[in-house]
Amino acid sequence: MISRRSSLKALGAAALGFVLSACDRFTASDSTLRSLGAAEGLTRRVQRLIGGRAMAREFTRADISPMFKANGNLNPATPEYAAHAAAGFADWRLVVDGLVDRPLSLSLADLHAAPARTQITRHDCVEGWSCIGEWTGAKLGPILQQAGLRPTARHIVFHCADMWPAADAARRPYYESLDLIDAFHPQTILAYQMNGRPLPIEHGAPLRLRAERHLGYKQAKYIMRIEAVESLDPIGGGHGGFWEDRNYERYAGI
Ligand SMILES: Nc1nc2c(c(=O)[nH]1)N[C@H]1C(S)=C(S)[C@@H](COP(=O)(O)O)O[C@H]1N2
Ligand SMILES: [Mo]
Repeated sequence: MISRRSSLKALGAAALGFVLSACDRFTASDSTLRSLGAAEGLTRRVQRLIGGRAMAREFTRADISPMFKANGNLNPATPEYAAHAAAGFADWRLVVDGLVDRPLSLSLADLHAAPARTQITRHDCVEGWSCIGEWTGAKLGPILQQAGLRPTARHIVFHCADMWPAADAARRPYYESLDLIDAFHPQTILAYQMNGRPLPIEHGAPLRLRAERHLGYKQAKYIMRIEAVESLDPIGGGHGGFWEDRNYERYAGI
């Protein structure tokens, strides 16, 4: 019969990758208590990660929509973006900064060389339409690890090249954000390809977010900069995204 203690030990070893000391009699030294405390914290984090790991449904190539609607801004139309697009994004760089030990400046070639994932998923816009497409891109998690995310970082912010609304005097840059569980989700990628071809301008060239467990407005297009922050309060209107801010403003006065 497997005792509760030994099965707990096996569980701990399997989940955490280390084994508690072999002695059955508990003689706790300070350092044992400290490492048990650390293990408990780790277990909590591992459980949150597992809980946050539910996968969005994936489809087959036969399911891909013949026409994928483009929505929101279809071209940032700033002189800077136009110059990048004219040069095929050869001089474009993705900046990764904020609460990281090693800020990065990545070319498209760097992103192509990073650990990648391809996924066929359904995009759902709150306006009431859905399309299925295939996305290929660099996994966000390894890039954040490469940058050396600091322990104080709690959210990842995506700063985009486009302003919204494009013709308004009070235009604001589009942005979005993810918490760390979603940032490290296996289906969270920085997509540079759509349906096997370089990302078209209307769909966010040269780089857009695919965070598949979220609605369309989370899928930030035209990403220029990724910033690790502790709090979303000072970013945009403080609600984690351009449309999140706007909904708040829209409903606040009612
Ligand atoms: N930078 C930026 N990202 C954006 C938007 C935008 O206007 N600007 N629109 C959002 C909305 S509401 C949707 S539905 C999708 C549309 O992506 P698509 O054009 O590839 O269909 O992008 C999202 N990401
Ligand atoms: Mo949308």
